[in-house]
Amino acid sequence: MKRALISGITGQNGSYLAEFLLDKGYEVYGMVRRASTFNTSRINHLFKDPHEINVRLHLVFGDLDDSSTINRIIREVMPDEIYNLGAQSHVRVSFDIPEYTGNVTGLGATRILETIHRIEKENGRRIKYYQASSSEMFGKVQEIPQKENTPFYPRSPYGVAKLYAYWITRNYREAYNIFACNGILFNNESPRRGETFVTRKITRAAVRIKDGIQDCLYLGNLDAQRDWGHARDYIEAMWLMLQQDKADDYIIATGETHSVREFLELAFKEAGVEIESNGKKGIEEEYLRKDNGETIVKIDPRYFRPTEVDILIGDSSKARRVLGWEPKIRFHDLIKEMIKHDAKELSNELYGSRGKND
Ligand code: NDP
Ligand code: GDR
Repeated sequence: MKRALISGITGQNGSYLAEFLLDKGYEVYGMVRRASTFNTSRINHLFKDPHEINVRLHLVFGDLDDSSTINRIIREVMPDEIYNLGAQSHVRVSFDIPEYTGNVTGLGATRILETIHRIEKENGRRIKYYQASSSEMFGKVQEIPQKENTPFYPRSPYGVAKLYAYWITRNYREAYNIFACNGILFNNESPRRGETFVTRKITRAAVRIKDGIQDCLYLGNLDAQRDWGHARDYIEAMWLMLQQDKADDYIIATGETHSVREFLELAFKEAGVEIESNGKKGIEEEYLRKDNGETIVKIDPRYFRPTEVDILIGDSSKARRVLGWEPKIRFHDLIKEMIKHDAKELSNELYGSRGKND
């Protein structure tokens, strides 16, 4: 039975990856941070009492800023594959906590790679490594669409930290022949997306405004464009990278780009609320409900970033050719799934799991 270790298992991608690997028959170890409240809501459905037989999901405490624990965990688990998905992953927040972001999102990769290298040197044991690299590394894009060889130009402490992790992954591959891959993933979303990323913030607000639970949604830059895919599609690509004969780096993207504005208008439409802009520019812009003229979206400059990434669109032809990977879930279907989920979640919150018609 293959054994995988996942950092960031409690996050959006970690939870889908754990599900995927368990389905493939893997034994999965997840590194979780100690917290004063439960932080495992995305993987609770996978977790079994450790006293039962045939338990294949195990959680261990650890933190990416703690090298002695990382070293111990890897040596105790001795995984075949490590997926490093743990990160301070919020771009705007990285401007508030740049040093911490560098430590965890950047140096965290070195801590894992160095242990892999030491183990391989000591006893020849090969451990494959996946690094969660990001389209944020392209930042102020130098080429459209972005490919594996497009020059990088990160625009945030997060992007800079990810670029460090990207290069240290390549360096350990080239210097020590470690099987280490960078998946350069473009934005991927789902009903499990954290509530402060723009897509989920919008889908949650749309159903709440529709039901009169929320009055107004405050957003930042509506004109940023992103290549949005579905997380469930993207985690398959992570696994495929580690099943190849040769370690390499791959862009994972849909090849379509849409603005935050487009996402906003479609999400509200899907929730059953028709909206229109007042046509003004910048912080003066507002969106109004067509049925009653109420203002339901306003611009709050606190969500602007000191340096923004204006447009991302990825060319994933290498992954399609070499890995046989392709995204299956389209932009509209992603929005539909997120709205449906958030409407159900709200109904459960308001009326209990039996719904409002019971
Ligand atoms: P999330 O923010 O949903 O999850 C991040 C995970 O990292 C959580 O499990 C979190 O734990 C954990 N984590 C945070 N800080 C630490 C730390 N100090 N030590 C150990 N673990 C930590 O991110 P996603 O699932 O969306 O993304 C997964 C990875 O992929 C991240 O590295 C992200 O930067 C990268 N990425 C994401 C893309 C996307 O669009 N989703 C695109 C490209 C790259 P906790 O639950 O306790 O907070
Ligand atoms: P991003 O995702 O920065 O691309 O990073 P996010 O959803 O935070 O922002 C996308 C775009 O929307 C604009 N925006 C807002 N963003 C947030 N969070 N909140 C708002 O109110 C808001 N209003 C407008 C942003 O300015 C930006 O242009 C995500 C993360 O998952 C990273 O970890 C990952 O590496 C990249 O995607 C690829």
